Amino acid sequence: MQEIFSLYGWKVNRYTPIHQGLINSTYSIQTNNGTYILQSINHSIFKSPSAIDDNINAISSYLQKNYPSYLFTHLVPTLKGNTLVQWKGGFYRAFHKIEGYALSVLENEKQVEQAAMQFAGFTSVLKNFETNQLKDTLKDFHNLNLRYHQFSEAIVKGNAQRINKTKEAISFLASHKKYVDVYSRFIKHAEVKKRVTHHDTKISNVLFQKKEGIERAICVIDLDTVMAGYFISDIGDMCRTCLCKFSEEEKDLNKVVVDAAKWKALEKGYLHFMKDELSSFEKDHFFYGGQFMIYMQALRFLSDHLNNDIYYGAKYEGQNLVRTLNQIRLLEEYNKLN
Ligand code: GN1
Ligand code: MG
Repeated sequence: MQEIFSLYGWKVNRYTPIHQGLINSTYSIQTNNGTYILQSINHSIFKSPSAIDDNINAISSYLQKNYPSYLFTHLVPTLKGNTLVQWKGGFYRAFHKIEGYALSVLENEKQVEQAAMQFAGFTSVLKNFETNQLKDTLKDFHNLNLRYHQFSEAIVKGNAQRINKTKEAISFLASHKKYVDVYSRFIKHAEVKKRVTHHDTKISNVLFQKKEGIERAICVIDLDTVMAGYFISDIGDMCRTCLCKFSEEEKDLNKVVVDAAKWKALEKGYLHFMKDELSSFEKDHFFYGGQFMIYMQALRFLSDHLNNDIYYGAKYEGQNLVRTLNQIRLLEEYNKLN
């Protein structure tokens, strides 16, 4: 690590890993002049780290010019002026640490509304930013047709023993293919627009701060999947991760319940910045956003389980199946809101 630190000219007092996200590794670096976040990019998933770097820099310049006070994780350049560092086969970048904390589950409606306002605010502040400047950092990331296709392959070519033991989950997901058809119609509709979309609005990707006893969401983080996309992606991952007090890791399915008041808060927070931006056809698909993402995540977790956990990894045998069953229950509970 010392070699990387010297590229930035940092005199490091202490560095500690931060356990955030399933994909990249992240460290908090305390130096003589401030604290930074150093993050490696998982190169086996993000094949083009420079696309991520270009996207974040393009947005960063736009915001600095047009909304200089918008709180954003601007990249920190090395002494040579690079914002992406290649070292021993790995890719790294640094951000100034923004004081705040991330939460993996939300306790109350106020937090949900605040978080939703941050994600909506992000898309909204960039509404005049040309989306064709953004590169696809993960091609077809939220393409539900592709995710269904990958699932269809996994249930044939995957680990035979696991396929046998997950018949019920497989048939649940196959019997809900209607969500794929809704997606296909949605993206073809003339009133549906691609905008700057975060694509990973899990609730731990919002930073909160407490000042004088008042808790506020202050900014969004983890911008690797920012690409042109559909608002249902962002609504969806919020629904998936903030309506229930227990995360996707929860094994006790009785704990997987959905809070209707939080859904209302999510809608209110999101529409605060996006109500004039979304078409009425899009607004009609607000609820579908949750179904779309919870369903897609269940497909992805089960496909990975059947493919021997090659994508998400597993800390214990069957972890991706636990996540799948959790998401299936979440979808069933979510549908009760309707
Ligand atoms: C991954 O790395 P992390 O935790 O931010 C995944 C998301 C999933 C999420 C499920 C690039 O996100 O799409 O929703 O896990 N990111 C990628 O926890 O695949
Ligand atoms: Mg992420």
